[in-house]
Amino acid sequence: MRRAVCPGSFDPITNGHLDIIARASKLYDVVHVAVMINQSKKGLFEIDERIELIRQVTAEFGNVEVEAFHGLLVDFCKQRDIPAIVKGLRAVSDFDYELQMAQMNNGLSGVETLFVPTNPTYSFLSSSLVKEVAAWGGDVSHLVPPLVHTALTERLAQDG
Ligand code: COD
Repeated sequence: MRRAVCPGSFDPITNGHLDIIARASKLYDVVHVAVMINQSKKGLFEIDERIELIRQVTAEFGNVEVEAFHGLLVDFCKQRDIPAIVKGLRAVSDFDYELQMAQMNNGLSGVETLFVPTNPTYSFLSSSLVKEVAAWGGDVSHLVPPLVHTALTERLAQDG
């Protein structure tokens, strides 16, 4: 069974994330989406909410498993016998840090990182920008799945 992991914060999942997960799901038998628990940074969505949104929007792929993790990504991989991390690369600005992480993770445990070039439609897209634009009333409906757009609109209305 060929396994890979797509890690991230996913606060919330965007069409950029979804594109990378969809492409990984064609290359591997099972794709684990690992949602990082960051105790020092409160997100807009709780971890369980992020997981539920990801589960629903990836259900159609049929081979995606979603769970939370904290600690080192290489430990998540070791515990599940996952040899590969799949990451999207948006721009040169992503590359330096992604390369450092890939080399560190490989040095720690031998896990490989595979970079998938972002779909040009989403090359500027991040969860932070989506939240900022939506908070100021901008239209982000083309940047996130419809289910996520509804959840985002409701959450921002609640938070005032
Ligand atoms: N197009 C393509 N890919 C995209 C896009 C887009 N528009 N947006 C995001 N992505 C991909 C990228 O591969 C990105 O890395 C990933 O989705 C996740 O993005 P975010 O913003 O949700 O998540 P980050 O950047 O906050 O996640 C960072 C990690 C959780 C991957 C990282 O911090 C980590 O591995 N932490 C675990 C602790 C650890 O092991 N530390 C040591 C590292 S060497």
